[in-house]
Amino acid sequence: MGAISEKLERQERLSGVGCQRKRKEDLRFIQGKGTYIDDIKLPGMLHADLVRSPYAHARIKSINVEKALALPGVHAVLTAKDLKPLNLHWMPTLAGDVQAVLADEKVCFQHQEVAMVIADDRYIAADAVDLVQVEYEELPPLVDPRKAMDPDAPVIRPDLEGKTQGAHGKRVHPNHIFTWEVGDKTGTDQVFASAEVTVREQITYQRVHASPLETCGCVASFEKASGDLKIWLTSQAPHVVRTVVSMLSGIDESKVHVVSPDVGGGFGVKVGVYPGYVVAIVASIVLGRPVKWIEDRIEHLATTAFGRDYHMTGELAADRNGRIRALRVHVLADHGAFDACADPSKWPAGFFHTCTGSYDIPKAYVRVDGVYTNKAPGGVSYRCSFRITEASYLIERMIDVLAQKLGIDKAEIRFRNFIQPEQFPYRSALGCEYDSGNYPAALKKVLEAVDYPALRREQAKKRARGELMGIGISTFTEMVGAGPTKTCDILGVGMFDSCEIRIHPTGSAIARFGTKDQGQSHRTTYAQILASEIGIPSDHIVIEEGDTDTAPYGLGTYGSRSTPTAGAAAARAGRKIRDKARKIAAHLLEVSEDDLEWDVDRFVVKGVPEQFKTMKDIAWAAYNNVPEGMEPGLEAVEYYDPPNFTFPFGAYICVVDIDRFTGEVKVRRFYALDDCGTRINPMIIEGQVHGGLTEAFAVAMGQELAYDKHGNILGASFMDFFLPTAVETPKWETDYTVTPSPHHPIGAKGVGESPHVGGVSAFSNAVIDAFAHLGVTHINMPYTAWKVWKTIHQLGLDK
Ligand code: MCN
Ligand code: CUM
Repeated sequence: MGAISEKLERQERLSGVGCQRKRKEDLRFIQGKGTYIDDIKLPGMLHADLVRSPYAHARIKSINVEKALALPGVHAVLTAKDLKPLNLHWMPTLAGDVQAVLADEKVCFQHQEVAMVIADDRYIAADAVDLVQVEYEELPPLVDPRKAMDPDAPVIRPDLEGKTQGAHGKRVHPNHIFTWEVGDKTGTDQVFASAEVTVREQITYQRVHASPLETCGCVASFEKASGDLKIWLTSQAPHVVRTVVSMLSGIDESKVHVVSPDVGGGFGVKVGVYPGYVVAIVASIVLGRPVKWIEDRIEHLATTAFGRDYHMTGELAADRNGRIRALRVHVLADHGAFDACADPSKWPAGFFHTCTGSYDIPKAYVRVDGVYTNKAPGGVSYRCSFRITEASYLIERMIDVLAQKLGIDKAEIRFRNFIQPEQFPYRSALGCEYDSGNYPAALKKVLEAVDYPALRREQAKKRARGELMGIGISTFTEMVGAGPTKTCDILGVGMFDSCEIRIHPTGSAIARFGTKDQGQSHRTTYAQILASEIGIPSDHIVIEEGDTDTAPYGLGTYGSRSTPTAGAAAARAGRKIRDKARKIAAHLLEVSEDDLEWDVDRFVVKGVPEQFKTMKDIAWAAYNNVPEGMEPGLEAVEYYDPPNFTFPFGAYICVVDIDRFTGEVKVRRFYALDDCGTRINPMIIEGQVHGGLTEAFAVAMGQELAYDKHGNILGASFMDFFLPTAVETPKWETDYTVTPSPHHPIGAKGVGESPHVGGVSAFSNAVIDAFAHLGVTHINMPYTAWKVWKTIHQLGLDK
């Protein structure tokens, strides 16, 4: 008994995997001691502000900077003309397109970058922005993506004129970016032609924006004497930025140093490189002084990476008993004026091909057409897992539409179509290799927890009284951990990730990673993985990320990839440390390595429990008493190329009551079960789920970046763009199952985006379910009271 409790005590002291360890980062954050981009202040630093276009589509006839330059305190005003000799007026995007850094002869979306003013302080810079005189000649704007490929559509990108080949194949119209197809078209069409039942629905996932509390910005500092360029940047992927900056500027990559300090929320918006960064760097090089550029909220909402804007037509073919036989999807994707989606290079529609979801669908075919419009560029951000938000939304909506058509219960139809636990590893019709899952168990647990039959009985009674109550189910599957380098790269760099660990003589450690925390608490959880692997308490393991001079190269944090990639690298680097530690322990104990066994935080001689060396002992010995021929020190590096993605999943249920006179939707209950395999820190997972669900609620209930017919962006401020506070946010109930990933060294899957991916459909399905008995099969989001009331009114329910 004594030995067991002593062992448990040692285990607890480690605060390793599974421990609800408190967030290490909060100590600084809650005391206001974080260092965000705007906290970086350098001697002699200048401030930049951008002149932006008031028009969505216009020719620039002239730019006069004289008045702005004459304002005291203004150091420079840069336009495309200044960038041209450096060949920096255009830059490559991650999607294989190019984007104007400063508008060259024409503007293609409202708020596009036209000129940068650099001044002594931000206020002078802002005043000078107003003094830059730009003469525009308005052009007809293209706002509706459905009209993008009309023969008479305005041409947005004359720079691409005559270019019939894009980064992703043939272009058939000046506003056509790509057509991406996957699946068996003929086979799918055949199933549809002979199907017992088919359903079809047009589903738009509106343009939204993550809008983290901290907007985007940078400080660029070029040292003329040494030729060193240092950039502080609120970035999710600092190494990639270093590579891009080096490629663009021609500055040796070893002379470029990118530091991503504390990041005040990223959510995908801080993956790419924005024009403001590039011009700030140029300004610092030209002026020989540090230059800070930080955007305001309107600039952020109106110009940095938006999410979605997918216009989908979904079709299902099924048997009369609800067994799905085929899925056919067409997507019209509005990418704005430049294709700047931050997808892995080979995936123009991200991982939209996960749209068969959790269901065993034998045949499928998807076609995505990407088009240009006079709107801001982007499309991939906001807890999206590279378009899995859209994919999951499509299939979770479609299966409800099918259930309604057949009169089958919406939980029951899911059970009839789930990929069964024994089918894993499962290859989907669209080519995804699902590693593991247990969908029926998850849904069963949730239905029992909320007493689903009782909810349906209550709903039936309410319907009889003319009241509106909806029950929404979402049984989603995620695919995260991009990715195997054979299929995933960014600008040619494979998407591995890394961990480097160094144990100090006294038994504490530092570990550095190629990923970059933005609030996910990597400092807390990576240390837990390492603690379990190397037997050093997580409190004694410092985690560092974001400094390209010290961290090993990595592709950054997005696509919930940190746990699947860098988390795996941590475990494997830890095992390398342990391998060396075993050799040192054998040497110290004068036994053979095979005579030793690992026991929480030490190596013990088998059968002789009193003979052992702790990791602390071994760390000390590593610096003064290693076996003959072994190099001193205790360090390891691991670059981990995952063999596959991981496939977290969940079962969510949402219950709403709708006021039939005001259209107000009240979320009565939200029960979320997530399975992310081995759980590193349950409390942090719960925090991720709460955050992701709150953002899902925001998207479903109110967020939309809308444009008027002139291409003016509507609602680019928090006066209009719905940002839920604690007042509006529903109470979340969370639950879990554990289905470890078979290929991840500790069985962990990502979780950061799951609640958003799965949550949006649960809200949407709940709202539509409230009207299902009246024949309503779909209503596009967001479900503002006004929009819901319109449905109520059309149905005559408000009488
Ligand atoms: N975790 C765990 N056990 C698991 C899986 C994850 O304890 N089985 C923990 C991880 O250790 C980590 C956190 O949960 O602390 C998230 O891990 P993971 O799912 O690997 O996701 P990433 O760390 O790669 O974070 C990216 C993801 C994305 S893509 C978006 S978008 C998003 C999200 O994280 N942006 C966020 N959550 C966010 N949370 C905050 N606070 N801020 C953001 O910008
Ligand atoms: Cu798609 S948003 Mo996250 O991948 O940073």
